[in-house]
Amino acid sequence: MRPLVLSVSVVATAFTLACKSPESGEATTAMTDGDTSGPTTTLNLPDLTTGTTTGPTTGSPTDATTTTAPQPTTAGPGCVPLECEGEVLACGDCMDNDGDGKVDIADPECVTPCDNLEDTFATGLPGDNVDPCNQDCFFDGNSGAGNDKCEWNLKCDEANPGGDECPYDPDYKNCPEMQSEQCLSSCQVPNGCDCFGCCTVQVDGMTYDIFLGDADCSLADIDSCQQCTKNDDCDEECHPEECEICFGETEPPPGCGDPTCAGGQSCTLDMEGNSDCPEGYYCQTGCCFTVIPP
Ligand SMILES: [Ca+2]
Ligand SMILES: [Ca+2]
Ligand SMILES: [Ca+2]
Ligand SMILES: [Ca+2]
Repeated sequence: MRPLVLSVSVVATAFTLACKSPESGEATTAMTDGDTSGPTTTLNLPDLTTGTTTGPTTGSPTDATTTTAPQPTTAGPGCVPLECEGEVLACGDCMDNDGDGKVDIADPECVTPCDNLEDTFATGLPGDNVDPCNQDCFFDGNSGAGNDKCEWNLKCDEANPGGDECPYDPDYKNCPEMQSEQCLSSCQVPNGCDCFGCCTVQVDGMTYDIFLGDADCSLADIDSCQQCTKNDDCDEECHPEECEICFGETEPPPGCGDPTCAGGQSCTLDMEGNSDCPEGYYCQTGCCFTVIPP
């Protein structure tokens, strides 16, 4: 009867469904065997930790040196590295790269596993947001123009998120009022953002709409963030009163148990970056999102 038990079994069911592939047979049998009344929190698969420490992930700088560098700390044994197009980046490497105590997606400046900077909202990926004006889906980890059919131009925004590089142009004509169906269905937008990376955050009781594409923007230095105007047609409004987790937060609002996720599977995330999403998903604003396939 408790809401906790209910939501755990919902997650477990979804997990079982999502894990029908033969390689995860172990987890599936563990799920279906036991009765569902108990505290079924067996989602941390211990097998995967050996992958982290012995390191089949080539190219990751985790070569047992724990004494150098600006204190990047490794997450606990439950953390499973997340790949972005075959590579493990800073926001999926199970390490707290900027030393703020928050690992990977639990760090607010980590937007997706396709993000290589834990200290600012920018991704630091070459080729990401190279065009100062034309924007596509911000959350797909690349900026190949037009591949997700989301289209916008920073010249259209009177809040001037493009700054000096792409200033607001009141006479600019190509400002689409509607986004395509493909954009709306394929762009995975966190609660509180629009599809172009304009997100509402709260800092010290103040509300800001900030542009994540800005190179220096972070919650710790909110004054350096460019302001922006939400694109109404692809705005994923956050509803904290319905226990949704809004962008920039990791905990459900006070008084809520588990978070809710409109139209998706909800998830919880700890400060070490561990979530209860199925394999191949990451947990952002309380929702399981697909890791972009290679
Ligand atoms: Ca990291
Ligand atoms: Ca961090
Ligand atoms: Ca950070
Ligand atoms: Ca980032």
